[in-house]
Amino acid sequence: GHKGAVVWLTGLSGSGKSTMAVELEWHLYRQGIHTYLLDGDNVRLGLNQDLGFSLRDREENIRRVGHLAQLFVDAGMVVIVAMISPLRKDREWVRSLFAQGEFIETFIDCPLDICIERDPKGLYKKALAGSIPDFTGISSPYEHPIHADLTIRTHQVSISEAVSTIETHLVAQIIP
Ligand code: GGZ
Repeated sequence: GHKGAVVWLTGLSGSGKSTMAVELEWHLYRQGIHTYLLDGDNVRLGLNQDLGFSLRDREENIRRVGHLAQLFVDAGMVVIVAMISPLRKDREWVRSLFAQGEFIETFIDCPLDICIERDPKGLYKKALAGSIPDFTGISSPYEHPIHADLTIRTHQVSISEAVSTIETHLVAQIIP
């Protein structure tokens, strides 16, 4: 058996959070670790469909997902969360819900210009043209973590290297 924990992936749109989350979940699953993936994108289709992208709505988005993650951790699961979660104060608040070591803040660090270049959904193009208001990195802030537990430079390391970095840290935490 193993304990529960949260791997909280924070970073810009297009930084690679969702890709990282899916790969990580697959690798953990193969080791018999019970995981649950909460992706901001997805949660916004259901539970959080009433929320937009003002800083206030993002705070509420994070608050709800934080509590949801807490329920899964109580049930002994490893929860992988992929959300921009742009403000330090909101991330610090989520951390406060968990015991020491249970919350693994993982900065998916990819420079804005590379995210703009990748632009997988064409959202930066629209945001730069002014047609998406409050877009993170363009017209809404992203505060880089100062005390992240892990930093993954997705433009410099391979997915498998990144997965094993997270896995090593996580396994030390959840397997006594
Ligand atoms: C940022 C936006 C916006 C605005 C739509 N700003 O890369 P994606 O497309 O697939 O994922 C992003 C997602 C961000 O939702 P989160 O719940 O992770 O954000 S937060 O934690 O800040 O609440 C992006 C899309 O939604 N998207 N409009 N204005 N991202």
